[in-house]
Amino acid sequence: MALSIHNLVNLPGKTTATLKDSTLLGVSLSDHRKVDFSSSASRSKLTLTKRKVLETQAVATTSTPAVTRVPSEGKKTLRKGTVIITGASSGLGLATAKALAETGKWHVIMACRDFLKAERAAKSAGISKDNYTVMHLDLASFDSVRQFVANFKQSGRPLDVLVCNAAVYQPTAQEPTFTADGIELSVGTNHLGHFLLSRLLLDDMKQSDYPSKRLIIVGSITGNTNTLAGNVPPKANLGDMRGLAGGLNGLNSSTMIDGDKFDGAKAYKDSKICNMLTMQEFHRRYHEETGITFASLYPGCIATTGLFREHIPLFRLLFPPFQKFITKGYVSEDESGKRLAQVVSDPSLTKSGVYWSWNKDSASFENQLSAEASDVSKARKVWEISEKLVGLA
Ligand code: LMG
Ligand code: NDP
Ligand code: PMR
Repeated sequence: MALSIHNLVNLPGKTTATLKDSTLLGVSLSDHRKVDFSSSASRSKLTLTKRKVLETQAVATTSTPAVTRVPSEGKKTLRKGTVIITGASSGLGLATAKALAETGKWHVIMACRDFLKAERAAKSAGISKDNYTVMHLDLASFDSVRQFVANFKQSGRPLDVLVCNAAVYQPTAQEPTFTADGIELSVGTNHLGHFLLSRLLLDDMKQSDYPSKRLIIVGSITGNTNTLAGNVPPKANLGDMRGLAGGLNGLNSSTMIDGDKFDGAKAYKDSKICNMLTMQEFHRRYHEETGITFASLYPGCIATTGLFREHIPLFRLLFPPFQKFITKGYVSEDESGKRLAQVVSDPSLTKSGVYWSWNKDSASFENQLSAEASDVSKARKVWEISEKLVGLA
């Protein structure tokens, strides 16, 4: 079965080098109308004039798709970086916090909705007290997001990297649930909460003197319909965004972005498209001006995390072996944490506007997004509607 799925995979010429290794991890099926690769290559020419050594390295390494082990420049000693990770109380976020804290080069702000759970998680992961701080953040409430930002500013710490990682997934929900602001929960939390958070913290990142500032938004293969995984029903699709424009409130508007009937699994996948589009819109609007690197990623299928907590028990039992032995897309929490930690701090991953993935040897490469997840006008529309919904416009 693995073989037959493998044979469905079809890559464009430019990424042939990664075909064998990347197997099912997000490589394209047939949807190559937009090849993000070329546009990012031309963008990188622009950035070259502005950014210095670090980026020169990144451009050089990322000009071939199978990226990248480049020794970091010289021996400059950096101050300890500060990174905020949302949803660091479990899964990918916790594993990333651990990987970064262990280097001794990062102070991790664990931005979590459950303070006690986060403290316990940090302790059981063995993260040293000097290397983390738990701060309360409930992304399902705009007030809480604003309060978090105020608290962070008050702490006086610089902000060097922000990782938008938290998410909820409600595959079995028959009826929608809502954020404190009355917005369908998956898109409200995964996209809008993070959209407000990143917009409010952008200034802090601008002010940081850290040499490589980054805003990372976790994406996923399941939001990309140019992959096999992205074609498992229900498929992501934002449509004309009439539901989003109406506020996803289930009263005078649909709870789904495309205006259709509620479907929890689709809402999650739609929210991931919004995450990936938002990253690219940030890149277009702010990369040149601020030098901040904007990136997204698919960390691999971390089939054991809390993300599947609401799925039926049979799914939770079968999903990990299915991903391990059949699709071979499985990745452990530890390994996924190392991947995201690379996107946070690896000197070779400074290119902006990129959606990172990894092949089976855990080497990173620039992946292609589906046509919808790289649609420039949809990205602008998501941005403009979102800023109204979160009260910024
Ligand atoms: C929906 O169902 C739910 O309705 C929704 O609530 C939500 O949960 C959503 O995405 C989440 O899923 C999706 C449904 C559709 O999938 C299933 O019901 C299958 C569940 C399987 C879960 C994994 C466990 C599998 C068993 C593992 C066994 C472990 C080891 C033992 C060996 C057993 C061997 C199997 O699913 C479908 O409709 C199925 C078909 C989807 C194929 C994707 C289509 C891609 C199109 C592209 C080209 C076609 C290629 C065909 C490839 C065939 C692959 C099967
Ligand atoms: P987990 O459920 O383990 O982690 C999600 C985290 O988000 C938890 O810490 C959870 O907090 C937090 N969270 C949920 N709602 C809120 C909220 N309202 N406010 C603040 N925090 C919240 O899942 P994963 O680690 O798997 O997911 C992490 C990211 O990885 C997500 O963006 C997901 O889309 C992405 N991803 C996951 C894949 C996978 O295979 N697992 C594949 C591709 C992408 P709490 O601990 O309190 O529940
Ligand atoms: Mg998928 C072909 C490879 C592949 C990969 C890499 C994933 C990742 N999945 C693949 C294939 C399949 N899945 C196939 C062939 C099926 C039909 C049997 C299948 C089914 C399936 C279900 C029901 N897969 C799922 C679900 C979920 O509920 C998960 C989901 O959609 O969450 C939104 C999921 C996932 N599959 C993945 C990944 C990474 C997920 C979950 C996490 C995410 O996207 O964030």
